[in-house]
Amino acid sequence: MAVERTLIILKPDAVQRKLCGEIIRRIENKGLNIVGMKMTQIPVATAEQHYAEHAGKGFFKDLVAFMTGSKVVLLAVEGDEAIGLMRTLMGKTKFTDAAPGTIRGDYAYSFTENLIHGSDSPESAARELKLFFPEL
Ligand code: IDP
Ligand code: MG
Repeated sequence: MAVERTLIILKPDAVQRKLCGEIIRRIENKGLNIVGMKMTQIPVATAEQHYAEHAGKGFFKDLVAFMTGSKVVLLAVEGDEAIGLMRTLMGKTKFTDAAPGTIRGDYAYSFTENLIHGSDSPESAARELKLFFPEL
């Protein structure tokens, strides 16, 4: 088992729906460690960089507008296999596919506004943590 760090974003809908506490509770109850946390409004250029792999796709403009429209909570989360473990806790991207018991499965009802981001690989995690937590 490898100790990993992953970037988690509690998206604007999580903040607006007052679900940050519930989501953080799930992360902590699972035994993961929160090693960085801050609330911020993401600049458009940073969101475009973060989601560069999706540039040009039909949903990209809406995604960037959503992610930059109001404040988010950024978390750096650490633990054994934290990257895959967080993806499991999050559930599948699309709200209709996310299993009950997962964060998206229990609370998301929109494709774009799906409450939470989590890095999908060690390479993404390194890149995204550098973008949002350069101080770590
Ligand atoms: P992920 O967040 O589960 O890693 P990605 O495929 O990386 O999913 O997509 C990034 C984000 O873009 C999703 O979480 C969701 O907010 C949004 N998104 C992805 N695909 C679609 C789509 O087909 N329609 C609308 N929004 C989408
Ligand atoms: Mg992704």
